[in-house]
Amino acid sequence: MRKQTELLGSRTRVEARYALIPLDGIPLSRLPAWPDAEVQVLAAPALGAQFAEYRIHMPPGTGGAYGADGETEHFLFVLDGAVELGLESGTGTGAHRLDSGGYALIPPSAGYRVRAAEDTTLLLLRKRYEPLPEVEEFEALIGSQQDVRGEVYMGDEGALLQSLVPKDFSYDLAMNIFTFETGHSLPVTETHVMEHGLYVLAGKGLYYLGGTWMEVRESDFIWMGPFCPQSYYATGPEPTRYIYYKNVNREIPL
Ligand code: UGY
Ligand code: MN
Repeated sequence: MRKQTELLGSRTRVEARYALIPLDGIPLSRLPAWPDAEVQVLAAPALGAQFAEYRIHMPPGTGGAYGADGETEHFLFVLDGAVELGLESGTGTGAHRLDSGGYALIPPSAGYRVRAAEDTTLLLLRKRYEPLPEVEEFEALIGSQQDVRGEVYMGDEGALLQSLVPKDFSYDLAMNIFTFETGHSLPVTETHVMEHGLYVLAGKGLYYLGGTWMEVRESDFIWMGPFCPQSYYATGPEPTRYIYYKNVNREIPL
């Protein structure tokens, strides 16, 4: 919160093809699925995104739940704390504990409940699943980022990419974590049809969005729409880590 003696400047930018939204500017929402949690809506169709993403803070013992609606997939990532996840159908039916760095991708055919085992903050992404004819819907996927190996990105040992979701056509999204050592950067300025919802887990640097370099830091959220020119340069002193969503594996609708 800004002190009354401070000036009114802000790093927040909302443009047609991208948004940079520092967390301290996002008011709390109370949502029916999360009655006792503090929810910050990071992205929504109203912004131009084809998905919704929330940052959810839960005091111990509180939680949330969604029934299966047959249409929406959910990705959960524990930023801090620990939750009990109860899956209500499919092969993973039952209880799972997700600690910090733990994640779950839940298919539209499964309802679930989350209960905070301690003070917990998580990211939740909700997206309409795009089924493929003759490809079965995926089963619930549960893992931890600590168990996912980082691959050297385009030959640069200072940029490691962890893919949390397997490369398989039953999935229509990727969730990746990028780690950049100080002074390292994305080797190209990318421009692609896929969109991103990106949350900075640690560090700071410069993000190129549209035609402008912008300073970003831990806990910032960035939405990049289709064909938003983008690049990143890690300024340090700590490595940057960011987790991002990408829609993949589907034909381009005309
Ligand atoms: O996978 C990606 O598109 C990734 N390289 N983009 C990004 O980090 N902005
Ligand atoms: Mn990209």
